Amino acid sequence: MPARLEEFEDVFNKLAEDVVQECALPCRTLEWFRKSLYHNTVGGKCNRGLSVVDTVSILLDRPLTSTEFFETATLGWMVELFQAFMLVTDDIMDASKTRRGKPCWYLVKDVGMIAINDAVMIESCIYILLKKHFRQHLAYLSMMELFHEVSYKTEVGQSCDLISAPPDVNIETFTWEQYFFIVIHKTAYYTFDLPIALALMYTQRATAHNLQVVRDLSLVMGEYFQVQDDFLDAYADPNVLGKIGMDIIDKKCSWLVLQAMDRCTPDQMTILKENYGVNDPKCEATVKALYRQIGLEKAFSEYEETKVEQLERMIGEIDPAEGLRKEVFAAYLRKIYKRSK
Ligand code: GPP
Ligand code: MG
Ligand code: MG
Ligand code: MG
Repeated sequence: MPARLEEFEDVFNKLAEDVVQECALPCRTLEWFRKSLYHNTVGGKCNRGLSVVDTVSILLDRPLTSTEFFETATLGWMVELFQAFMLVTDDIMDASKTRRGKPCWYLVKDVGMIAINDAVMIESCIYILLKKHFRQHLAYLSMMELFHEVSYKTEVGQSCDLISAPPDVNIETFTWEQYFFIVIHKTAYYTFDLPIALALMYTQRATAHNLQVVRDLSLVMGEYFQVQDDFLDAYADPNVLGKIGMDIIDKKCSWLVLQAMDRCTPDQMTILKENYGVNDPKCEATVKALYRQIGLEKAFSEYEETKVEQLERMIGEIDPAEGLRKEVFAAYLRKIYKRSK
């Protein structure tokens, strides 16, 4: 049985107190930090965090004891803190307006660029919790190294995402090779590889073989997940998605614009080039209308079916000899297939 979000969220209250009490903060700082932690970490779907708990239960093939639940939820919240750290800074860099149905943290009254320091404080929480709860665990060092490795990979992906389109660069320079590099780095490692590898480490099943299988599958699943994110950026209702898409205005090297360029006529290309990456709602609406004309909704559902078939094939080939199970990925795939947010 998958872990319930409410039970998982209960663990956060305890962990938040661990970290705010870590040093004797002056009263106002303590209240500020607590507000930032709750605003930025809680309120999402927690797919990544819950997947640590669910993966451990699948690997052990039984319900977790209360200690195991607490420990795996702690690892899960460390992944959610990682995500919160990334999102607070990503929203500043992408000039986003809302996140999880609330204003982005940097837009909250009196916050502004203090959000940058709040984000790195949230990152520090990962290592405070790791030390407090896993210092004695055999995989302590491996877990710490994994967080460091995945941080760097995600930051490299973010860098490539951000510098791919300076104002003077033509969108025709975007390539699929560049796209796949960006999505694998900025999303796949931390969304799939990190939580599942942590579960392997927790259960002492992190053999070189298992880690490699998890990585290979995570990169394919991560590509699919970020393509969904790019699709939803233009097609989802922001009230459902919880965020207002910025990719067209931000001139992102997105799956939709690459697909559009592959499929458009020379006249449509001229319209795309004139309207993509312009901070004007009319230009954004013109690009969205063009996407509909070109039929990108259909292109996306074809992509989705092909990718899911590939993933199911890869999952089917998982060899359980070293304690990895097909259901780990099958369960994660069920959670994200045809997601609307
Ligand atoms: C998703 O990009 C990738 C991230 C949130 C990782 C950010 C990495 C940093 C080092 C800050 P996105 O901008 O498409 O996400 P969203 O659509 O949620 O804003
Ligand atoms: Mg963003
Ligand atoms: Mg971004
Ligand atoms: Mg996005």
